[in-house]
Amino acid sequence: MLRSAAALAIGTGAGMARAEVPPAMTRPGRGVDAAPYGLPSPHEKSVVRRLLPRMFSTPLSAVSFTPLADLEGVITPNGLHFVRHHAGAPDIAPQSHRLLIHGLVKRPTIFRLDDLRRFPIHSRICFIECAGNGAPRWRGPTVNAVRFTHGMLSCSEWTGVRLMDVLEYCGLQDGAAWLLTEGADAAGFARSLPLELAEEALLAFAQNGEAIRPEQGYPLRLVVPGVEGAAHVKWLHRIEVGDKPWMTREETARYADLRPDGKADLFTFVQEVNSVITSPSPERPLPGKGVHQLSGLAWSGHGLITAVDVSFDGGMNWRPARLQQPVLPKSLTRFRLPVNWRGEQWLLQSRAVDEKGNVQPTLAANRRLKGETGIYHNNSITTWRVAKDGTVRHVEVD
Ligand SMILES: Nc1nc2c(c(=O)[nH]1)N[C@H]1C(S)=C(S)[C@@H](COP(=O)(O)O)O[C@H]1N2
Ligand SMILES: [Mo]
Repeated sequence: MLRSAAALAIGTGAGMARAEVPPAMTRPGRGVDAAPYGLPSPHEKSVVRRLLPRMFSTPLSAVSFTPLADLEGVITPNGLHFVRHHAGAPDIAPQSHRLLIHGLVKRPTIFRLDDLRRFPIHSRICFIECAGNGAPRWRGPTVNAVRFTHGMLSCSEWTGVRLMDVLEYCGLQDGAAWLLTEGADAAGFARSLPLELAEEALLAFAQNGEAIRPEQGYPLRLVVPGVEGAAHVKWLHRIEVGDKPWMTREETARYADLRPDGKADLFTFVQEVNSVITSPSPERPLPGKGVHQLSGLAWSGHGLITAVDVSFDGGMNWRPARLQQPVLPKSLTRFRLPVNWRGEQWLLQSRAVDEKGNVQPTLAANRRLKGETGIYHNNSITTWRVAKDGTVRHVEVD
C-alpha cells in the first residue's frame, strides 16, 4: 500500500525553489543556563493536564486527565501523569517522612526513607489506571475527547524496593493475609490489599528517573502493577498486616461495582484488557485524504498485550495492528497501523487481547454484566466516527 512515493503524496516538490536559510541559523540561540530544569517548547503549551469540571465538585477531590492524544511511545512525562486525589496533594519533607509497618509482624518497625533504600532496589515500567477511567462511557458517548474517555491512565518507570522484602524483614506472623495501606494525606486514604497481590508491589520513591512528583505521592508511594489505581497509595506512611480486609470507605462505598440485582462486587483489583485509538481521535481529526499513521494504546493488568485489531466498520471486519516494541507486561503498549483514507465515513474501533486470552468486550456485553449504573471498571471497545470532513466523534454502535 505504501510502496510508491507517488501514492504517499507527502511534502512539497522542491522544483525550482530557492534554498532558504532558516532564520534560526542567523543568530545564536539560548544558553545552557537558560533552563536549569528544562521545560517543553513554548509551542507545546497546550499539552497540559485538564479537569472535567462537571465530574467533580472541588479540585481537592478530583481528577486531572492525561492528554493521551498528544503523547507518543508508552511513557507518560512526569508533569502529565494524571492526578487523582481525595483531599489535595500534601507537601511532605522527606527527612520527616516515616513508614510504619505493624500488626501481624514479629518486628513492628518505623522506617525512614534512608532505611528503605538499604533494601535491593528495582525498577519496573507499569501503567496506573483509575478504576473510574471510562466512567462517562457507561452511559454512552457523553464526552467527546480521548483525554476524558481514557485519560485516567499513565505509564512510568517506577523505582523503589520490593514491598515483600520489607515485609520479610519485619517477619510475617501466621495468619497474615491482608495489608492495610494508608496515605499521609488529609483524605485518610486507606485500602486493603491481599498479600498475594503484594508479590510485585514496589515501595517507590522515583518515577522516570527523578523523585516522584508531589502529586504522585512524594516521597513514597505504593505501586502495584496491574491493579486499579486506588491501590497505589500515595504519600504512603503506614502498613498494617492483618488476616482480613478492613472494609474502608474507598473499597466499599467507592471503587465497588453495583450490579443490576442491587448487590455490589467488592475488591475488583486487576484492570482488565483495554485499548483505545489516540489518533485519529476527537482531538486528532484527519487533516486530509491519503495516508495516515493510526496509533493507540493497549494495556492489561493480567500481563502482556498479544494482539490489537482495528475495525473501520464498527466491528464487522478487523485488521491486525503492529505492536511497537518494547511490549512489557502490565505496561502500556503502543499499536500502529498505516491507513489510507479516501474521505469515506469510518466507525473506528480497537480491540485488544492479552496473554491470558482475555478479549476486550463490547459496551453492550459489559452492560449486560454490570448494568446501566456502572462507574468503575469499564474496559469496553470505544467507537470513533470519522466523518467525511475528517472530524472525529465518540459514538456508540452496538
Ligand atoms: N494517599 C492517597 N493515595 C491515593 C489516592 C488518594 O487520594 N490519597 N488516590 C488513589 C486513586 S483513586 C488513584 S486512581 C491513584 C492515582 O494516582 P496518580 O494521582 O498518581 O495518577 O492514586 C491513588 N492513591
Ligand atoms: Mo482511582
